[in-house]
Amino acid sequence: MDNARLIRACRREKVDRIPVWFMRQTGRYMPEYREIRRGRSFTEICRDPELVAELTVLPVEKFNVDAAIIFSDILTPLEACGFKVAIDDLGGGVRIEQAYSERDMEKLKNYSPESTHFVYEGIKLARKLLGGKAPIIGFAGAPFTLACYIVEGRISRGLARVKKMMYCDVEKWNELMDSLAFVVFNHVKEQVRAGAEVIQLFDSWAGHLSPADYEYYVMPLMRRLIPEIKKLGCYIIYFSTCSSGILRLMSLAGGDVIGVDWRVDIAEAWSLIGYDKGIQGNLDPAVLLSCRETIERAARKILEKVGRKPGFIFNLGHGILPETPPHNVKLLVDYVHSYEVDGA
Ligand code: 1CP
Repeated sequence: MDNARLIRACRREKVDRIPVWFMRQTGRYMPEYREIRRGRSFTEICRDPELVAELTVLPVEKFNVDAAIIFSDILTPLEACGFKVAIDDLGGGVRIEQAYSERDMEKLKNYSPESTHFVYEGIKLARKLLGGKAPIIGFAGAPFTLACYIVEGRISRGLARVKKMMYCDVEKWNELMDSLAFVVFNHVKEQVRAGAEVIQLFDSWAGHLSPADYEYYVMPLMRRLIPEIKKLGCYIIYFSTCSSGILRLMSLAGGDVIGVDWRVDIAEAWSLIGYDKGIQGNLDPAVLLSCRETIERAARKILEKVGRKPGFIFNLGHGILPETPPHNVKLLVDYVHSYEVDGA
């Protein structure tokens, strides 16, 4: 898969077409997913390697996207550690039940990847089904974002609980972050072994920290963790939302590509990140609720701003919304693939 568009973009090499995939490219907006989900819980699906593989491959077959992201969740390893994860049937939001307690640290320290074997089996099966058609992206939540779910239960606007812990007891905070880094590292290690060539680290909530707090409370750990993951022999996409204030710091933390949401101008974002890294993003997922003309105009704007520099991966700024009509996803992929890349 060394020559796949996504991999070439991770190395900032020239591509024949801009690679495109979407966060949450398998999900409730798809009739095929809703059909599989009928009568089954999300967790049941995640624990069945054959269903995992089928759902991982589905968007590649249906829309011709340039990568398959393994069907799982950032909370899956936490659930395997014994945290009780609940998903709302209506809105699809998630929460961890039971308030955070001291004993939770032990649960994390006892994590063994055997408890998430279904993810790695799913990757192996998906690789077979794909037959080299697209690389597989493995993923994990980054420690800060996982800490948000563990301490908050359900994400609150101000992240007050998690920040209070971070500010008031930095020793305990560092212990929690280190325990989470242990889980993340061992989980992605097995994903790379199973055949994931790219790892996306979702630090979805890191952009809700001030730059100074990100630098002090999160970045030192990321600077250790990312190179350790890199040594496993994969490419790394490091993603957050609301991240315009911390883009430079995220870039210094490591990774081959930085993922950005739509609240930032992609050209400005790339200049902050530095052209020695790739960039991924950044269409507003809500644009996919509109019509062909609007979708193509918005996509063209991004493509023009990026300006044919190598190292760009087209994506949304966050996950596909459940209300998205699937045919809009297809027309966006076709549009990005039709965009002429000079000198390829
Ligand atoms: O059927 C259902 O109700 C399940 C809905 C669902 C799905 C399809 C959830 C619950 N997670 C997923 C899959 C998922 N989650 C993937 C699979 C692969 C793909 O992208 O196609 C991935 C990569 C994730 C990652 C994820 N989960 C993140 C990081 C990205 C982000 O959204 O910032 C986060 C924060 C989660 C937590 C989570 N799990 C599910 C939801 C709805 C959420 C987010 C919302 C919340 O905090 O309540």
